[in-house]
Amino acid sequence: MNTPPLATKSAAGQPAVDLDVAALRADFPILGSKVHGGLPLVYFDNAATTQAPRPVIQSIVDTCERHYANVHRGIHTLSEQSTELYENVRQKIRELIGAPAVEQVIFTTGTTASINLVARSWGDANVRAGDEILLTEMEHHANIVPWQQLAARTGAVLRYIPITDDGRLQLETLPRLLSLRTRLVAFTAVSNVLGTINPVREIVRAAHGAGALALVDAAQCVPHQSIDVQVWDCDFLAFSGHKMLGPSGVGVLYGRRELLEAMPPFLGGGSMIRRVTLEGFEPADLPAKFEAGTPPIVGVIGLGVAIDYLNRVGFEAINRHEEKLAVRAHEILSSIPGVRILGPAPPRTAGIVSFVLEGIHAHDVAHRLDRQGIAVRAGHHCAMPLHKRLGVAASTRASFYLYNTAEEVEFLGKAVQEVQRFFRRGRPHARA
Ligand code: C6P
Repeated sequence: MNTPPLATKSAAGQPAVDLDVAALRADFPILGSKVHGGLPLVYFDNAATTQAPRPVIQSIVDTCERHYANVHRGIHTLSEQSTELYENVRQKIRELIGAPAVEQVIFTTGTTASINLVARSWGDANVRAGDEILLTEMEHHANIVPWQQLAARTGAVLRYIPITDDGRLQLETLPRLLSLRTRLVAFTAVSNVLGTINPVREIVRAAHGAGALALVDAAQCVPHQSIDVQVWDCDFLAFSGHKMLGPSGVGVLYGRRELLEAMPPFLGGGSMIRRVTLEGFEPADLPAKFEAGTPPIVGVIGLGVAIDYLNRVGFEAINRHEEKLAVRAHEILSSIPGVRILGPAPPRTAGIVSFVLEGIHAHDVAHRLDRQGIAVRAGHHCAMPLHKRLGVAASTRASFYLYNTAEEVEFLGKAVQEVQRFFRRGRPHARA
């Protein structure tokens, strides 16, 4: 199994801020792909999903070839091995996010499932007609729709923290928006469209000051920066493994222990019970209470290897590298006439840059970029209300990760200009 080359060391022996990206890239077989008859792949769709390094791929193979069995059920050797590998990952995640105990780390299938779990379990048990849930205008649908569904079931009211035209939360509205009726403030730590990094601690403090709980959607945050749920003091935190070099189908919900203990189980079935009779059931203790059915065993074990990989590279180095790429992407794109960038200018933004090309639909932009080998996302990025607020139907998004290079960002600038030239030449059927 490869040991990644990681950040270069400084003279003082501390990890330096520059990543050895060329060496890192050798760990990601897919990055060597050629598309459209020989063009090198430039993968800028990392906010949607990230690629897996060899150790993660190898762990999937190893688990299937040597350790695969159902977890928490068997008395036999393979089941004990898979259970141990699976539970070790819970401990890694506890350390990664600074959770006080492994019982507070619940495996789900992704951020979406984690937020839905809270809305169904905590929400149905605690939210009443007239209660308020405070969200923001920059949320992903995964942190809007479950609350709309809860509001429809209970008669609760949703409110939204507005954003500025350049994509920052208007936090000065918090005192007006928070009230004794507010039960929960649910917000993203990092916008998947704008790259805005929100001041999590400040918002959690305001929520608690009003007697509300705070849920952090950390899907775009945990993969890129080191966090601590105890420093943030949040009540719930949700994220996905597939955005941090891990396999898809695995996510995490962290919760404050007393809340999780008081919450009723959401899904019923195997594993989540202590006892079942024909008359009823008694739920298991945490975390099993919220993990009904056979979990994504191979995926969880792979996520553990992804976390080891990221830890070895170092979150500080990753974060700085992405920030540099974002700064350069902003410089290049904002210098091109006809490009509108959505979101605040870096520094202190995530490695996500969404933009609109005047007169060209985002799908056509993405298609023409793809023809040059660049993979970006186009559309509303599961944030339709945010796009409506910004007055655009769709945007094109480039999102970076540790394996992206400055040269790739330079190439994006040239490729965007080529897209503009292509459409100026009057060939509108690019999607055909
Ligand atoms: N955003 C994107 O391209 P899941 O799909 O459950 O792993 O994650 C949902 C989710 C929740 N919150 C935020 C802030 C997100 O960015 C995402 C996933 C991807 O932007 C896929 S839609």
